[in-house]
Amino acid sequence: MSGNLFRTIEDAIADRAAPFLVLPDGSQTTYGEMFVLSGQFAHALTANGVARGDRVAVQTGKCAECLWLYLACLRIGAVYLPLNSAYTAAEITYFVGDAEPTLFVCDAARLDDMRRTLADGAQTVLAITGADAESLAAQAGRMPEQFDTVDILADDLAAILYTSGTTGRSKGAMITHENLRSNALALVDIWRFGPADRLLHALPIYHTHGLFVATNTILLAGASMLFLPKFDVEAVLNCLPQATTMMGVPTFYSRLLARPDFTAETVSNMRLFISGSAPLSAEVHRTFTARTGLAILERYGMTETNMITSNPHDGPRKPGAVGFPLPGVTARIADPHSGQLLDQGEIGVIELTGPNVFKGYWRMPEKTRQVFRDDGYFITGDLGYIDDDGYFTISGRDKDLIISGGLNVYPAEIENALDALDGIAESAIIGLPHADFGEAVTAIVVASDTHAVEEDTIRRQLQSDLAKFKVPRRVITIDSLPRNTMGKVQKNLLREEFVDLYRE
Ligand code: MCA
Ligand code: AMP
Repeated sequence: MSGNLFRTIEDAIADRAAPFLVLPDGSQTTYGEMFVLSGQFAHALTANGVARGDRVAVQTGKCAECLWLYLACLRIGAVYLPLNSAYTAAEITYFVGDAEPTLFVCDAARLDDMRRTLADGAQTVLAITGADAESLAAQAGRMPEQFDTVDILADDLAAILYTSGTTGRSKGAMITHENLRSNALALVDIWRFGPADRLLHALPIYHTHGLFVATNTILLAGASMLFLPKFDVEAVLNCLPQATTMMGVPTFYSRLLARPDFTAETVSNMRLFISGSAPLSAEVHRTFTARTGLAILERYGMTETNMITSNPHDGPRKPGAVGFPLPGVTARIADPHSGQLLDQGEIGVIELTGPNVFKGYWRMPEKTRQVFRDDGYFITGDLGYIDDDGYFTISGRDKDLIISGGLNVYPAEIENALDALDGIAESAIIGLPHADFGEAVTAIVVASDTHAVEEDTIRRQLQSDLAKFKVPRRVITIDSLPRNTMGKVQKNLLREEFVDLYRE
């Protein structure tokens, strides 16, 4: 068997006339057309000097062409590097400086801006589509339809996904073809995906969830996806009757439930709703079942590992639990500090090993070492326990992380930006309960002089360098931050004090 994930996709597709991608206007791309388009993009990449192992950084809106580009990277053995479309020029400059891509692909509307921003780099900058005859799609359109997928090793990199960290500096998680293949094959199997499935795809495709969990699973099942530009509750309600499955972050489900016209009838064609990326509250889980008669299947994963555990397709899907390790994955609970293994029922850090676990952080061997135990288990930083029935439950985090609407925000990065602003002596970023986003990023600051800190000014200043989802929803000024005897800010006390900030 070739190491290339795309070869596995080629082998999996029995019917090339079957639809792969369906757009809201009803237009369809068959699997046969997908092979042609990804092949043409592969030729275009090669013509732009991209070779095996080279990085291709991509910051665009959600479009079909991005999928052809992702698949083209797989086919030539290049490394796909998707970037959140909300990232600012400052954030992009860091990623590009770190990953040194051969090619940077953006939306046509930002081409001139990005060329200026990245003028110091050696990469080529191209628009994905647009009137420009040199856009990647236009170049691809002039290329031959046939492309022979390159033979590579299973351990070769397929993608680098940046994830922030507790120190605030983003790390590139190196994901191999085998990581993706093993995980997607396991998901096809345990979630019972087949050619008759149609996935309602409303997630962004710059993260593991929308790109790998959704897209790779559909491809290996020979199924189709109804590809929406984003999660818009109205559009989702309209499209659900044409779909059989949906994947989403918890915000998708609470937004659907907020609509009285979301009923059992809306989902009468659906066989499976899957949730992940953030905790799905037991209340949303139960309300969803009461309304629709269907139990959401919650699963748990991480950029570094793809999917780790899943509630069962056929057994009980327990509200608040994330289920069992995937086939081939071994997970355990350990003491976060000593690493000693804990007994069933005891809370500790979740650790795992398996073919899904990434290769390490790009050019950061020390950071890579820190997240592995001596026996090779990856330390997730998530706290949880195994219940009497063997289900994993996540009970907290041993890492300072906020998850807002399924997007991760690392407080250290925002605190560093805040502390650099005039008028702020010190700051603490905390996540507070929020009905829509699960957690809302909130700044607690101490002013450096007698002037009051202007909330809107601070938010505006932060927005020039930080993606909008990282910018605190509220900036609260207090006299001093509570600290323990070691001088560490006691964020738990701040979370308790402001717990009701976003509650009506
Ligand atoms: C948008 N905004 C946000 C978020 N998204 N603010 C905080 N958190 C967010 N997640 C900002 C917008 O810039 C806007 O700012 C304002 O909030 C209101 O936007 P709204 O219209 O409500 O947002 P939206 O466009 O509807 O987006 C919300 C969303 C979206 C649909 C929940 O964020 C989303 O699709 N999230 C999914 C992310 C995801 O795929 N995560 C998976 C990561 P303003 O009003 O100021 O302009 S992969 C992962 O975690 C692991 C591996 C796993 O297990 O899956
Ligand atoms: P990311 O860095 O975007 O890959 O986010 C991974 C993190 O999301 C995990 O370490 C968990 O903290 C969180 N996560 C993902 N799925 C779930 C879930 N079902 N329940 C609770 N937390 C989750």
